[in-house]
Amino acid sequence: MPISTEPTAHDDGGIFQHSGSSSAFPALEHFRVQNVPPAAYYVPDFITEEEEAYLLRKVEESPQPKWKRVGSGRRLQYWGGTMSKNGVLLPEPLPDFLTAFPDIIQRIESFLGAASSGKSEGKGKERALDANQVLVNEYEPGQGISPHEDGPAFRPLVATLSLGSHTVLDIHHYLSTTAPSPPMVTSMPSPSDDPANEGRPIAAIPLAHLLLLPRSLLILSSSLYTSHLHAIAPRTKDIVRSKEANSDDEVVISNADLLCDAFIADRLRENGSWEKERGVRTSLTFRHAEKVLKGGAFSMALGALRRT
Ligand SMILES: O=C(O)CCC(=O)C(=O)O
Repeated sequence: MPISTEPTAHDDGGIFQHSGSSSAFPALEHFRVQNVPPAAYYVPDFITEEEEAYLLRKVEESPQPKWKRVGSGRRLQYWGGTMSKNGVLLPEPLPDFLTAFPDIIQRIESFLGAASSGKSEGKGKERALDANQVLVNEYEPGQGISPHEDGPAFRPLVATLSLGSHTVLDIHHYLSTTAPSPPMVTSMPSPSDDPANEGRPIAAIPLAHLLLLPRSLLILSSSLYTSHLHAIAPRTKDIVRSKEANSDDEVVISNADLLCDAFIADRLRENGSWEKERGVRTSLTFRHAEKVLKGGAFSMALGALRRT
């Protein structure tokens, strides 16, 4: 992880407020993606290569019924339970590979806690992610996810760990229907969407693009979570630039200065672009469902028994 710098104050109503201190974790503000709506944070190398390999193995080893396949072809798993139709988590215990070794959930909490309050516990707890569900998505090259919101069932603070391959995440915004002839697509209904936004027109051209490298952590919060959409275009290869794009095949990324990758930095400086074929990418999205089924403790206990 890059070296800590002094945090700067922002007044965006974001979930994170900073007091600044020397802590075991660098201040979150250092990782803020500039020129996108508040707020996105990109943390390179959040885990080691060994931890990445271990997590990929545990996900792959999961029992076959754990996998679901969705329309676009990608596979997914839910850990911690699934959501009912009315947005209530039907809880199940999280597996050891997320809570014990390599203890990713605690590491994210410590990182957010340290960054938001200057302490790794106690004060600032109310701004914690407090993940109770982890969504695993597996994308083959050429697979993506259409523009969507994760919706109001979750706390507006999510953290996504990328494993195995890079991808480019697109940030989209809704359009005002009174805007003059904007390029539009219609919002895709999706099970995790906020029904209130179904059918609202969204801009065909993304507001921003973020290059997500393997082992990085992306945190989305505040209005970027509550009033924007995110998507991954179904490409087999990405061509990224840090300044203006020359063709529709290229995208300008907003987090070029946060990548901490000397090779990509050289390519961007010398050629103006970096390109790479996508491999299989697995993402782990950590989030907090606000409503949890009461009596869920019973199913949690049953789940724990089943695992022993
Ligand atoms: O794979 C990712 O990075 C994003 C996943 C996502 O947006 C979702 O499953 O809702």
